[in-house]
Amino acid sequence: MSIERSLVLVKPDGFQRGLTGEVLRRIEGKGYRLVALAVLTPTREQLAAHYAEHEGKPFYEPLVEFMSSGPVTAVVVEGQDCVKGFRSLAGATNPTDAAPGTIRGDLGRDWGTKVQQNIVHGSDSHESATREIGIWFPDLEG
Ligand code: IDP
Repeated sequence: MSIERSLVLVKPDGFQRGLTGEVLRRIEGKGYRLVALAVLTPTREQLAAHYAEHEGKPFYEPLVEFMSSGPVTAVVVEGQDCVKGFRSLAGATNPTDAAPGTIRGDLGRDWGTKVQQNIVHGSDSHESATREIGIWFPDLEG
């Protein structure tokens, strides 16, 4: 058990639907702290770095296209085991599979497109979080 940071994105579908506040409410309600927050439209370069592990997969191009289609809210969250904890709050990748009570289960929709528009991203490990925070908040100090 340790205090750590996670990188959360409210993706363009969540931002456009006005769900940033709802996502932040759940994060703060859980007891996590907001360390940094920015609203920005991601560049393809940022997304290529962020999603490097998915390059070459069938959903990669549609995903980058979707993620660069409008503003997102990028958030650095801090708290005890918050990487795993936020993944629990977010729910399964596919909103249809995501349990009720989770962000994706309560609010996500399947659009029948090649990309899952599932409202949020959350780092999947402590190492990913460190790498991703460096991409979205290069000037943030430890
Ligand atoms: P995660 O966001 O739950 O960690 P990842 O496997 O890291 O899921 O995938 C990153 C993002 O790529 C997902 O959130 C989703 O938007 C999209 N994605 C992942 N797998 C698929 C798929 O099989 N079809 C369409 N989109 C996908």
